[in-house]
Amino acid sequence: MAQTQVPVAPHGGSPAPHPPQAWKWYDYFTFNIDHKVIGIQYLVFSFFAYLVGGLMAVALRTELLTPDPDFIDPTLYNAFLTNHGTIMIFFWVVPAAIGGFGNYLVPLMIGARDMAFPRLNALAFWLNPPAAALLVASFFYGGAQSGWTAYPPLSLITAKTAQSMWVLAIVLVGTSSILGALNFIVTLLKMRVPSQRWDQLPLFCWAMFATSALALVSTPVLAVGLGLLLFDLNFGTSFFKPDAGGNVIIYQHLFWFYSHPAVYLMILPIFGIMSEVIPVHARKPIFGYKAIAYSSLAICLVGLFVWVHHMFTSGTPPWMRMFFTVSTLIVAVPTGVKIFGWVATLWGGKIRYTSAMLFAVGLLAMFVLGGISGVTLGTAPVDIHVHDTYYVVAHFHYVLFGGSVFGLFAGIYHWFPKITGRMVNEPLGKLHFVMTFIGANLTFLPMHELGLQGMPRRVALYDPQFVDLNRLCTYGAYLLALSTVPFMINMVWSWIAGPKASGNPWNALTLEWTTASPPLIENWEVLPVVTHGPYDYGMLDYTNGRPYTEPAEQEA
Ligand code: HEM
Ligand SMILES: [Cu+2]
Repeated sequence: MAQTQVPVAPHGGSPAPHPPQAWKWYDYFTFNIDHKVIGIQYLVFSFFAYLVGGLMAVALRTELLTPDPDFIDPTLYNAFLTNHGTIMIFFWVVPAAIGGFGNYLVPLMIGARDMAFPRLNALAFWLNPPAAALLVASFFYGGAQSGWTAYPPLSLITAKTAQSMWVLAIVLVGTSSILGALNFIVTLLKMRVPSQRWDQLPLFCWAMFATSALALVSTPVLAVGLGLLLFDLNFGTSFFKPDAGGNVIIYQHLFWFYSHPAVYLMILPIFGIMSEVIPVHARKPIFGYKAIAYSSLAICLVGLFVWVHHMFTSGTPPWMRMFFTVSTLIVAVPTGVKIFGWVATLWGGKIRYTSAMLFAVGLLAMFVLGGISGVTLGTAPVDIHVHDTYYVVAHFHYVLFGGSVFGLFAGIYHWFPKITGRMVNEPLGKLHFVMTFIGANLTFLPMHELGLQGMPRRVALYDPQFVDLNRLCTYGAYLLALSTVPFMINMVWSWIAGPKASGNPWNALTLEWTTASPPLIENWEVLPVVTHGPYDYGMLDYTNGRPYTEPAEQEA
């Protein structure tokens, strides 16, 4: 790639004293403003949250091995259920996908030395540990017990102190998310190297732009809903107290106006990761670059007008059910555009089945299954019958675990060499994938049938007719728990002693691969110049008539 000497002052402002070439381990525990450090802080912090949320899931599944509440009592079951959902969404997937990968990759992919507001960026991260501490401390008061949706009046009458601490924790992470979204939007609009046009922007950046716009519009609405709930809990107001003229349905609208877009906050960055991993490991240009880029914006827009599909059984009038059924089906179209684009990119590719690619292909299968049950749930006539059953639990685990978590692993395996300067152990990665793929399907597939047979969600005690399928789900959950062992061994061992990685081990074309592995603190000695598209694999370089990249004979 041609490079022109463009001397630039570090961090875009006045020349600062030149920092050391690499951060020390203890720098990762400080208020550090380097986007790469902040990205890694988010990834490591959220992975620990995943382990805590996962342990709670194992406790839930162990309780569900038998129809009677004989492992944990129902109150503790409700607290684990509530916080499992809360942690997995607000402390694992959202911070890992947006805060982790977003912060680490966006400046590198646009040729910038950092985010637009580095100090604000560090502040946004450091709002998360106190929020987590609040959630842990709430268990000294029994833990919030009203589900991750915290619907009043239940959330107003159970474990009120713990519920208030839960609300404050969510408001803190919501604030972090809003500050982050602001930073991404300004960075993507203002910090791209002059030579990079929008149609040369990696698709991960398009996805991050759409995600940030969605977070900016929807998160404040959740803050309002939870703020009013906090007032009802502590200051004698009655916004949501039916016996005092309050209206619980308004809470549901405020909650879901954010929480449905929240599922796109958890999947859009992942879609971005897919669009980076698949062309690199299939050695083919992405199919439908513009369509995929614009489909992220379409999901952002339409995704704001579907939230009532969570309220089809809340006395919603028929015209509203119809409107939101149609809008929900429409949002499946831009999602489908991405799926077809990735499948067409794989078609005829020279595919390297690295661990990153296996998780990407696994995601395709799992997410399509989750998408299909999503379409059925989006249609009011079906939803009315399966609402609040295990069919719903099956659906969102296919899209959130099969989608988001698979995507996070694909991203971790793909960019591990860039972040650490080491290659991962591929056999361990493949073992992790096989255990995760089998474990996830064994855990969540039978849940569809449980729901269709009428098993309600959020119960520790259930009818004995459901015991066989529940046992299968629980054994699957145990396999999922075990699958994290080869992953953690791989991450620690490879980071310490894995084979050294070059700056571009996958022979990829996006700008982050033009830096060293790990990158210098300032990212580049000299800023890069963009001369071609981000996925021009196999296409000729006009300056010398040779293909841009020779397919690298990497160990598959
Ligand atoms: C690691 C494997 C996981 C297992 C075994 C698991 C298991 C479960 C089970 C059994 C329930 C339902 C309990 C009930 O309704 O009584 C549940 C609920 C839930 N899970 Fe998971 N889950 C896992 C991962 C995830 C992930 C990755 C996410 C999101 C990113 C997630 C989000 C949720 C949510 C939001 C709920 C609903 C909580 C509520 O009803 O308030 N789970 N999970
Ligand atoms: Cu929804």
